[in-house]
Parts: sequence; structure tokens; C-alpha cells
Amino acid sequence: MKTILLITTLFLSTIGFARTVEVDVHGMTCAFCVDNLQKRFGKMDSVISVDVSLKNNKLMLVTKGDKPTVEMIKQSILDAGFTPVKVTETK
Ligand SMILES: [Cu+2]
Repeated sequence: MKTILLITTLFLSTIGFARTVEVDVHGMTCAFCVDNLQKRFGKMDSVISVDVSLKNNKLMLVTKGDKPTVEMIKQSILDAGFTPVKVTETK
């Protein structure tokens, strides 16, 4: 799974429209929190993959193009009841 993700990411970044967004999220306490964020971001059109780590308090997104914007991402996390702390974007 990780390998497939990596290959997809590499491929998309080669052709120029993949972007990864890493967010430090505070407030996640259990598997339901993880699931909540997975589902929320998983149903967004431009999101290619979602990876949520409870252990590292991190949300990793691979998106095509610039959507969802950092603001949209932060808002979705807030709507879910968590706190986005730091956002790192890589294009
Ligand atoms: Cu929870």
C-alpha cells in the first residue's frame, strides 16, 4: 500500500500536479478520530490519498493541484473538532 502510494506520488509529481500537505493535528485520541479525518478528506475530489497517524499526530494528504487550499484543510480539521497546528506544503 505504501509502495503504491509512493509510486503514485512520484509519478504525479513528475508530471507536475501532485502536492503533499502535512498537518500536525492536536486533539486526536482514538481510532474514531483517525477515521473521522480519513473520511472527511477521502471524499474530497482532488485528494488522491489520506494518511492519518494517531501516534505522530499527523495528517498527510496527497492532492492534485492546489485544492483543497491550506485554509480549507484547516477549516475541515476544525469542523471535525481538532486543532491544526502546523501545515507543511510540498509541491
Ligand atoms: Cu477519538
